[in-house]
Amino acid sequence: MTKYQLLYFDGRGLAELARWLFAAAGQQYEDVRMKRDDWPKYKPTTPFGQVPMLTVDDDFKLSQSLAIARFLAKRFGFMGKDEFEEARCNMVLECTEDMRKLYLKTVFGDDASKTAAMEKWEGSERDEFLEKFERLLSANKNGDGFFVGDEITVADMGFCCLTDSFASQSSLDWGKFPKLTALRDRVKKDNTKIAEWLAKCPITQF
Ligand SMILES: N[C@@H](CCC(=O)N[C@@H](CS)C(=O)NCC(=O)O)C(=O)O
Repeated sequence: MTKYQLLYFDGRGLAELARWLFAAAGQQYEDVRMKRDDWPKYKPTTPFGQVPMLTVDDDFKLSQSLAIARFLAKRFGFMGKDEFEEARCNMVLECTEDMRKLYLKTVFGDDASKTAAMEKWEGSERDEFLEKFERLLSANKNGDGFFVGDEITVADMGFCCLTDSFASQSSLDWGKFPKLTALRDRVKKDNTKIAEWLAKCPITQF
């Protein structure tokens, strides 16, 4: 049986999408959550001096969260059924990455830059992104299914995983995004394996 190990800090961050994929696939893995103080010891063991890192069968090491997500999604059948669907999965993943980069400006940096970033984020950036995602979702089956094809893919998981980071911001009116709201329910509640993971996953700061 294939052995998987995921190395990251004790947080959701860039590792959480891989954890959702493991959960959705019902695949066992070792979820190594290192302490900050242990990072200098682990860092030289990673391909690029960064985490997350996935190790397969104690031998194959992969860094870069999206490369890890694509690898697992393909193995577990969440990357679409042909290259068109795979390409669309990749498009949605890259869109979520663009959104993450903007969101992170509100989280990291000095107070002044975070405040300025938050004003822009809550002022227009976040909702403009969500409007585009709502349109993207609506382009497939009237938005009543998933981002790609007929079944849940890494695209849906990537979107829901990222938006969980800021889903509860009081300035966010989910009512403006009915298709995305329903998608989040389909992924996080109707998918029992993901729902199980969400019910038991550690509560962490980030
Ligand atoms: N583009 C990379 C970014 C990875 C990254 O920035 N990882 C951070 C943790 S979230 C890290 O390893 N920081 C420690 C360091 O760079 O020494 C990815 O998506 O995996």
